[in-house]
Amino acid sequence: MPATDYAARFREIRDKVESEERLSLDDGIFLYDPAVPLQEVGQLANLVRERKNGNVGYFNINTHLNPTNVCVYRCRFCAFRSDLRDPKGYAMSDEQIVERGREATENGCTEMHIVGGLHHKMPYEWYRGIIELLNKTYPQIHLKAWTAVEINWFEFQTKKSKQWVLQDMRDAGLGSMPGGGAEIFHPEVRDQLCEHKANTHEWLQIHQTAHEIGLRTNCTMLYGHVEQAYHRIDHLIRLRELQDRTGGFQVFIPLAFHPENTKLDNIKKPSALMDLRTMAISRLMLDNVQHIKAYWIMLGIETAQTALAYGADDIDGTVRHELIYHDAGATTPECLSVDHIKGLIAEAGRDPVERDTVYNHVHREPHDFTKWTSGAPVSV
Ligand code: V47
Repeated sequence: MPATDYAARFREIRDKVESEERLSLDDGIFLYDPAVPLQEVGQLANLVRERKNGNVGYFNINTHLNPTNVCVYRCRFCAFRSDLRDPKGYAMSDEQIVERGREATENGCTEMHIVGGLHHKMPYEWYRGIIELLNKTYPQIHLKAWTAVEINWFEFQTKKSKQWVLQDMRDAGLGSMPGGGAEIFHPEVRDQLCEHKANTHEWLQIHQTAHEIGLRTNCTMLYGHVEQAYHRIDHLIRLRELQDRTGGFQVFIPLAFHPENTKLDNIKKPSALMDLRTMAISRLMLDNVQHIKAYWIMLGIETAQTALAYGADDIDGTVRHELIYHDAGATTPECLSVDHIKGLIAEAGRDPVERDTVYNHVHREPHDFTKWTSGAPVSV
């Protein structure tokens, strides 16, 4: 396409964004063309980011818990999983799990992000018991747990419906669901990455059911492996369509592929420019999702900070005990202090706001950092 045509086509898209008109599949694919200046895509995404979230840069104080890495599936992008008899395989005891809750409480965490493998030998009751135990022992901590892939496995284990499993988990103390397991929905790609696990229809149905019973959930996309721009935009549109029906997604997190120690280690990890373009295009396509998260663990601190000007309004949390990305070669620190994360957001020119998992403002007691209450949603 000649340069003048690019400029005209971009103007068309800019007009749409300015008048809050929805972008199409073709618009999204066009924005991925490297001939469209990243800076301009970023500026457009920033317009939407500021319209929706003002100058706020959200973070939370959280920890991760991966109760087991043993998994019946062998997703080609995963460096975390283990076979049942592999010496690397583990399953945590109740004591270890309670100890993690204690550590989280001492560090002022408002959230535990709990996901793991689908262990060949552990029954549904083990997974449910983790939620019940933590909720009974530390009721103030919000349990954001189990991807749709795990919920699908629980359906298989219990022979009960999605709705039954989700309600039963909620009765045990489940607060919301993270967005993992989405990968890339298009079967041309999904079948190459993880042909056996919950398919696209199942993933979307589980999130829809969660929304219908009043659970909020997150959504993700794993990019930078074997997919093309078309597959990414198709993925975003499928999420947007579900969100039109339910409104239950609170945040979208684009996840950059880390190839180390995976079956796809011949692939180079996406560049920072690709990360920023994907962040911006996600913000532009997902006009009905309130928040876009730049997960610093995966992007690296500098790119996550920059992403706050490319559509993102959240950089996730202080994080502790993250394994999925660190097993796949992430070189980011294990954990950031609260002052550090606030400083990073401020350095990017945004106002740091501590949120809870469902985006209410967190108020801490001035003389006891571990005591906190959730207020109203932040108004912008
Ligand atoms: O589903 C696994 C991805 C996801 C690799 O909801 C990998 O707030 C890159 O979903 N390289 C799990 N990605 C993590 C996740 C998440 C993270 C942060 C916040 C939230 C949230 C959710 O990580 C998996 C998969 O898509 N993943 N292995 C890898 N080697």
